[in-house]
Amino acid sequence: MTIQPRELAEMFLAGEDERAMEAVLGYLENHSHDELYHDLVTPAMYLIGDWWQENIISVADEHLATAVCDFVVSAAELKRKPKQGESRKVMVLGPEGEDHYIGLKMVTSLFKDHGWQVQYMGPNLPLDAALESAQRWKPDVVAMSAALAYRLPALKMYSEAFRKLDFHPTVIIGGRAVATADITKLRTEGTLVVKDLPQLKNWLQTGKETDNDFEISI
Ligand code: B12
Repeated sequence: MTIQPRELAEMFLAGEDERAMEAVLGYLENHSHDELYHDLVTPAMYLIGDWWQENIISVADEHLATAVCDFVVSAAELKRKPKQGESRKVMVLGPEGEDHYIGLKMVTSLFKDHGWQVQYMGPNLPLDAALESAQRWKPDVVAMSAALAYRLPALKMYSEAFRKLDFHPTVIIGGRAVATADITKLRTEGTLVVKDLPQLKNWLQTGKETDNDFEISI
């Protein structure tokens, strides 16, 4: 029987890294990496977030679960077959102040699955450092993430700054905050809003942006 998000979340919470890794590697025998991340690991982490918010688990429990999740995602990445032949480049990062990065690792994985060269810069990258690095490496795309709504202005500021670089990279913004808010007003020309991994996959394969309905408007 296929493992369910709740079972995985419970393994994360119990600190059962070996068991969680076995479960995930078993899942990968019949599923792709993006299915693993979108259908299993993301909902498991969202459950952890709900239980944390409802005080069912402590901050320490949530940290342990996140550490095990991070380990399992890294282990899953070692099982991804490298693809060659695509020369496009993407820089993946979270803006200054943003600490959530598991989603960024999954975004990195999906770009790699499509043969892109990826520089995964992690979360909390100051703008000056990000711009300087982009100017040197000249990525075709800069992909950024925000988990919290109050980070959206930072995403806008970063997007505008990247778009002003002389090679005008395409900017893709995603993450939990972006997926739930109507950020039409925060959008700048050349910036794509991509809600989740299936939408990113669609864009990577067709070059088309998906129309979005949002729950809230800011
Ligand atoms: C783990 C966690 C943390 C960890 C993060 C560590 C780490 N290594 O990432 C720590 C402890 C640092 C943390 C801190 C905080 N957190 Co937190 N955190 C979580 C938790 C439980 C899981 C996050 C996660 O990994 N999710 C799984 C990933 C895979 O999901 P995702 O990020 O949404 O990414 C998916 C998509 O959004 C998309 N995606 C993501 N990025 C991008 C980018 C692009 C370009 C694209 C195309 C797609 C895309 O693809 C991913 C794959 O499906 C969430 C719960 C939740 N619902 O997410 C709370 C949660 C996000 N945190 C929350 C809060 C409040 C905080 C804090 C403010 C708490 C505090 N008081 O300090 C701080 C803020 C820290 C900061 N400055 O950023 C709240 C936010 C509530 C709100 N109303 O916005 C949540 C929802 C918990 C809750 N239910 O209350 N957190």
